[in-house]
Amino acid sequence: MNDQITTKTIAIPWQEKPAETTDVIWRYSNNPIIKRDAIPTSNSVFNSAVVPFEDGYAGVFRCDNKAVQMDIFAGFSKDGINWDINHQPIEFEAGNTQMIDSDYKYDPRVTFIEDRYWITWCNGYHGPTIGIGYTFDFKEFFQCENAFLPFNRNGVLFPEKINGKYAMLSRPSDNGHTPFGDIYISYSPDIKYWGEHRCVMKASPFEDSAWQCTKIGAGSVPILTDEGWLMIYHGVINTCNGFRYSMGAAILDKENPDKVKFRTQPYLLSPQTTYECMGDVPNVVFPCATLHSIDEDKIAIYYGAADTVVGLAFGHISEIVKFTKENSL
Ligand code: BMA
Repeated sequence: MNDQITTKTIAIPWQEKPAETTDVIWRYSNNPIIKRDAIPTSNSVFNSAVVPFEDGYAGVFRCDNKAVQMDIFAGFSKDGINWDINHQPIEFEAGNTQMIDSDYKYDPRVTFIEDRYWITWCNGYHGPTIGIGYTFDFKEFFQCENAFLPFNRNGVLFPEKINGKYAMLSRPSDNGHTPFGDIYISYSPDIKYWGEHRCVMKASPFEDSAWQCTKIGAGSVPILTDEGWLMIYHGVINTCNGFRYSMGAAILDKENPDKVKFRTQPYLLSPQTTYECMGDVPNVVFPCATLHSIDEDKIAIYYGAADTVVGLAFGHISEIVKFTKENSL
């Protein structure tokens, strides 16, 4: 197996597809890239988000500490593989509101829009809802109004305005380990006030595609392709051993992303390796970010594994799009 990471000026992390692989995405051979004890206080580092930043990459990492308090931490990397994560959690100043209450923060996503990096996360405010903040430099952070009422999770912003408005995917939920969940889209003129809520995609019928029959949630920031918005998402089946989280892809209409054009019937990646099947919550792959290059036709998908560590998987965008079209529900 080729262990070399190709480097160019801010080339995305990459490893060629192993000859024996027939799947459209494949795991990095040195997974997990971030271990559970990446910082001295961490019990686990998992569902986390990365973006290109300056001459390398920056990220926002979910680190649960040894009291299992959930918070988000900034981190930096030159190559997207080796990360230095700050030992202190992000401290937010007031952004577009003074009300920045937060009992906990987890499962961040990061989206660059126009002039700044927007961070969305699951924010504890009388239960889980979608927190939003921004930074220009990953040093100072500003927290805005929560996007929605509790209960909601998996808020993911589109990287550009759609029809003149900010757009966000989310997954209304309950206060616990939610046994249901569909993906909605909401729009905002200013990031503060959200409305025009539309259903995008529901959990699938058991008999059609059981890996995503209990609940689904948006994963990484949607990527604009010739076919529409490519969205990597997670799907869950409730088994006799509890929830099992896998990863799939959907293509949403460019102008009206509440229209699903295609959606994978088979999963793209399911928990199969030791670090995905063993950990604090076994059998979880949970995508939260990608680094990608449309020109080079490459994508690197960052995902939490077993709620314990961070894994990385690679693919060719054109192959994922083709696979999604040819194997659509
Ligand atoms: C979800 C969230 C995720 C977690 C997943 C599996 O409800 O809490 O953070 O990865 O469950 O435990």
